[in-house]
Amino acid sequence: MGIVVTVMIAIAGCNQSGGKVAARTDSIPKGDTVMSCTSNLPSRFAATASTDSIVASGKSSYAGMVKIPGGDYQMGAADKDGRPDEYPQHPVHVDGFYMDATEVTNAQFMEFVKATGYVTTAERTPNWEELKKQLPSGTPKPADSLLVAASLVFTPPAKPVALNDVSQWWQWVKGADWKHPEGPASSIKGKENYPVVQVSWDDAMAYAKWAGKQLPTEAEWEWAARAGLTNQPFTWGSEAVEKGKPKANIWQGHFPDHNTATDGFARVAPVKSFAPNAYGLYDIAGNVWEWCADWYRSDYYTQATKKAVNPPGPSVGYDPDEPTVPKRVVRGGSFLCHASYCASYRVSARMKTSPDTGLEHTGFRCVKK
Ligand SMILES: [Ca+2]
Repeated sequence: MGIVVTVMIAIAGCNQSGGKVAARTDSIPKGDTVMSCTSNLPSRFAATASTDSIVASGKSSYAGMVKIPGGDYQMGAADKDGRPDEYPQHPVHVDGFYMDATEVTNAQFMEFVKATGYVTTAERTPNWEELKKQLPSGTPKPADSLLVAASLVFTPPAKPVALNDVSQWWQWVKGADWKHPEGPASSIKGKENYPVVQVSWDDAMAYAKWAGKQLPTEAEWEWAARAGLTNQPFTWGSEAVEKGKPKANIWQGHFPDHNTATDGFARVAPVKSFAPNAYGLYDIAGNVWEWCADWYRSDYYTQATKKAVNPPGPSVGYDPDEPTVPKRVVRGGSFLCHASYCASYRVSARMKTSPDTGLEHTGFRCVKK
């Protein structure tokens, strides 16, 4: 089938935790190692989807996009609030481009699926015979009950839990996919203008190809999020996130057990629920994480020796928290971001996810040159 569902392999090592699996989330304390039951597995493998063979390029349009001028900036954290992978700041030039004003919506993704018949990663039943060809010999087969089409759903606990165990609030749910983002009983009916979620990087790439667009590079994404401001921590400037009117769909209250939803939303919000940034980009902070084109390397910024021009990111991924799992960059934070320990709505905040993983808080937007 050409697709490896990374989280299926994680499950093989997670049975003691009741079938829950760990995944990257917003709630990693700054500077801490990401701890999860996937961390000690000998290997996982993130396959590349052969999207070229199944999705033809569709008609291309600048509708719904805003112009982002080219320019130079310092990429990375200007203050001391960043995680280690946000340093050092380094000069970058980005040519101008167009960017979707909003995250790609369910309505847009539906149009793509209807036109192409595309089936997302989360909707495909993992085939163990195919899966094991891409794994170290001796990798144990996950239980058949887990080798099912599924995805990761935010499942808040009833009481406070240790924040170094993301399996406390992420659950592998059979039947969860982009049309059922919170599990099989949920739907996107009436949510046409919500961002599509439960889409893997491969799914996002397939959509972008069909739309005649690309995923943004990490450098393009950060430049667009900075929206012409210089060295400001947020897309809106420097005002603290909790001051004034709600600025983005993030978490208020105590994570992950109690969300006061004072911004109006406990989970995903419709696009354009909050004010745009100076470039006209909505929800570039918060709501759902946004896939970027780049591989993730924790030390990528330390390799910058001179001004990078339209940097495409590293040639291979490397995450020291899970060295055997190549990952792609995600940016912007989500409705699960909380000011006290994550703050990934900061413009320079970086996170990473294996490309075949779908999550309830992860979507994307596209760019076009
Ligand atoms: Ca977002």
